[in-house]
Amino acid sequence: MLDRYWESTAGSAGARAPRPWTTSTARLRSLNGRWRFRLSPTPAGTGPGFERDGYDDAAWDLIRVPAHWVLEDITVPWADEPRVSAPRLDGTGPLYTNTAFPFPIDPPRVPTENPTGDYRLEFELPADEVADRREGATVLRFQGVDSCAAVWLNGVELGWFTGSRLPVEFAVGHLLRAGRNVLAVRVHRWSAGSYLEDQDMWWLPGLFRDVELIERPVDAVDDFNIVADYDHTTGVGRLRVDADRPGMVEIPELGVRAATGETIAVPEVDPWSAERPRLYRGTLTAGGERIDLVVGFRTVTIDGGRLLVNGSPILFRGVNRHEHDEHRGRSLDRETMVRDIELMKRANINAVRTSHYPPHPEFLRLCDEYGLWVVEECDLETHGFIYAAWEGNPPAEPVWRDALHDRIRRMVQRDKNSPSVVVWSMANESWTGDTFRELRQWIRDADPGRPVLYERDPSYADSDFHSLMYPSLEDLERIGRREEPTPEGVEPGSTDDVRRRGLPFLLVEYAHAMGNGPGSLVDYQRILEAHERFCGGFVWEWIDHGFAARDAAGRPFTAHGGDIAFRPNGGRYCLDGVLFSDRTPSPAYFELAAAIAPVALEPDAASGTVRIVNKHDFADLSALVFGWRLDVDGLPIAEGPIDVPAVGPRSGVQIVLDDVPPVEAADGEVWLTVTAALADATDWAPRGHEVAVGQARWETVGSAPASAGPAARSEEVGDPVRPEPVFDPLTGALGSLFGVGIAGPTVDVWRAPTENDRGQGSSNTMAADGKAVGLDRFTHRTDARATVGPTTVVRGRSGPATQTLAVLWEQTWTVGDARIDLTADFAFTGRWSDTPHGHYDVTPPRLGLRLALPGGYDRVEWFGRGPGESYVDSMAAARIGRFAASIDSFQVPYPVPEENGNHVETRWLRILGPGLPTLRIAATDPEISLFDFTARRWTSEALENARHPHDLSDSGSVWLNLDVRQQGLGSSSCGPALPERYRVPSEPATLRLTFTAER
Ligand code: IPT
Repeated sequence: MLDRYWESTAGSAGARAPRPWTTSTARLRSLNGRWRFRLSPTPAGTGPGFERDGYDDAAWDLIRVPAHWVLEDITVPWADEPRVSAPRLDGTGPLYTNTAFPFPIDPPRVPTENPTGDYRLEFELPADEVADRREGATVLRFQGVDSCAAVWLNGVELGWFTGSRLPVEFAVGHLLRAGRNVLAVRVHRWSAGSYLEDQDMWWLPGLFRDVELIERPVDAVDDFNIVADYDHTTGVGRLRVDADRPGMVEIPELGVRAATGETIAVPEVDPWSAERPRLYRGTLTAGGERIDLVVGFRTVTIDGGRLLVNGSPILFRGVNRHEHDEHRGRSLDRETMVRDIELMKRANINAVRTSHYPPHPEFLRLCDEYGLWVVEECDLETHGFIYAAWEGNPPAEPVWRDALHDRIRRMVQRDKNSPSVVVWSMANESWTGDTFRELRQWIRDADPGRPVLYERDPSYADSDFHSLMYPSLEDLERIGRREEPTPEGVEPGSTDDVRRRGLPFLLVEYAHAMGNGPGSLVDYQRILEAHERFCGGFVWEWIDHGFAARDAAGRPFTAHGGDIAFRPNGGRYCLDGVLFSDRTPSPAYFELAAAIAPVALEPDAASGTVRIVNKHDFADLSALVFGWRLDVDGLPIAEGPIDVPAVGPRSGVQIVLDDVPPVEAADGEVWLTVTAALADATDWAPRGHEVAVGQARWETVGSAPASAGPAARSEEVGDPVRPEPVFDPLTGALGSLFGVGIAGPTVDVWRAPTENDRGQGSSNTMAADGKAVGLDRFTHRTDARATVGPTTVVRGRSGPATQTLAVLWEQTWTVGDARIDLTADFAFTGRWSDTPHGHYDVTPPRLGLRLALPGGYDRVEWFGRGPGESYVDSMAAARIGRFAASIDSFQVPYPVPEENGNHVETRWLRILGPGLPTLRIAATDPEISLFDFTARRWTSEALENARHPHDLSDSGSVWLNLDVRQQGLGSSSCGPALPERYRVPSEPATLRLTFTAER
């Protein structure tokens, strides 16, 4: 073995040439299961000799393969507590860094403190499995080992390799024995390969993907290449299978029987697309083996600055997917992969970028089958060199050429026959270097049928796409018009500049879904759909990478980087998915589904029609059924189907809704909801699964009311309770209303900062700016209180110590028999912009009133947007209707506690609790203004200070916020500033509310 092979830039030694992944008649024996395992603190491992036949490993741990050892219950001999349940949080278990290398930058050297796991497996082979003892007869395959391994079989050294998320194979036919065999693998946590694997994710060593033995004829095909083009002008498919051995290609369904290398024209073939993933199955028989062929006919081209498949432009409605499981890390089973795909398809997602490495090959097979466009990314990211000012960056250093070529080759070779893969991405965040040019050239030669993406090089000279991460809406617009400013370092008007402007644009990452958010998904989608240049985008990201852990008291919680005793530390940055770590969809998942829905439904009351736009690229609307429903004050009064013709892709139709009955506007607020749902069950969702929803106010023309009378009747009104407000003589605040103990209302301008409020480093830090001027510590002063007849006016000023900024407020209460009306006026005073702290122009995250109610209240009903949370820039998934929820179920358990559970555009809400009068709070005139509300059992302060959800406990009161407005969510945790229009303007505002109660 090469001395210090783990620090070699050669990439690997002893391995077979990479070949396509496939299934075949060759016998496959899984070596997954229980292995012996011993962890050591240095690359020396357990020392020489562990690979030997008679080596005594009886005292070693047992570990399952595949798995990451840091997520298994194993012994860490040098830890303070050698055995604790995984995941260990003491720095000897999983480690998380975003961009930083967790070791000194001195490529290709790594520390001697390099945890090394020795694995041993003894396995029996029956005599018939080792009949052919020639070297090539059996292949030992590792689908993924993190980060560097050396391998011995029956005491004989096979070689070593790096490239964690890439397969590697060794020829072992000559070494296998009938009966007992011993496989020994030494895995190092850190290696030269680690310098190429600095993705923003957990460092998770081990044999984490399958280990397999494949018994194959020595003359079997190694390399084969399926060319399956589709000519959209003639409908003819062209099929050719090239192989490194002559063989016979058969696709019975197409009547194809041809030799390898022969080109066959197949008339009237059904092309493959993500929307209609038509596959033809067949075989390649050669060298004594029958290989399964899975053929999808499609042609990917770039023409006129647009990405086309089968001649049609396509739009990726995509997500960035890391492999993650809250218990098993990147060691995913097939069920989890299927679950991901089902969840994606149900959310209208049609594309995946395999950020930032090739996934388990089974995932791509599933994408072929279920239909998802794939941008497959190589396992290459050198982000941490940013801390060396990119000096020594591997793509720019010839010494790393072999290792980089090796990675690209292993990816392309493994997956080139997968129809779902339509774009190769060479790397993520690896700046620039000459080797990219070579890699790009190699891919073009090896696979001319797929374009190549590389986002980070500002020249885009080696990319077939222009691409960026996290642009603002304005910047994206400019890009759409091909009017983007020339990137820094590129000469305006130069060849690169002109070429880039002519390229299609692929939005490789946007909408950072960290914590509560992102906002603006609808805004981004509108722009992406508006310009021909765009082939869509990929939300960052699919799933939170948190681990299921327990605290000292045994309470379960989701662990993130910040919970690990290790520096450097990427903290909570690993929690930025639209699914929580356990794959529960977060509100962002539903918002995304609504924002990217492939059908737009736009009812219009004035014309009594609905406009239906089919945004699919290939499919007509025949797979969907459509219906309408008419609601008055959130209660359905009539519904029916809509007959929709099979509207073709990228076109629309206007349909007159004859059956919708007229309703008197006086009866209440009338809304028409139109839905599109699956007509039949698919392999990813049941029949009736809702794909798109559209709503509009339906103010009625017409005459005879067909409605069910006044809406209030359906609220189960009890006996009205008299208001009997009791005001505190000094503060003017309420102490009691309707006989219920109440505290407040006080002016509130703060919310528990969301991850996006916190921004990133020093930019867009709205939360920090707000705190710097004390928005989170207002003190309140009452200046006047006067009662004249039924009217009480209270006036005051609320603002923070050290500042002049404040809110001047006036609350006018008017008591009626069974109601009390409140007009709450707010005006901004003092320095809100250009504050003494420097440059801050602060706007408050919310503006409104906060009340404490008795803790016995436990339920809320409301008419407004729901059922999920909504914010001004994230409300596509929340429809207008009537909803009910318990206060506890209202809370969205973001793994880092923060503002959540808001509801915009509320008309009224009722708060209920056993034995308590039901309080009803309504917008006094909903045609003029609506309000936002949140309700929770703890204060915003408690929410802000909690580190994990289980730190929150019932305060004994229900805290109700009634807001003129809350600011939007944005995605500033990695992205642009919150757009101005989603902030709370520092302008005078009024909240008009009517309170009633009943028993
Ligand atoms: C970008 C990375 O590509 C991705 O891996 C992730 O870290 C994301 O940001 C943030 O969560 S890189 C960033 C510097 C724009």
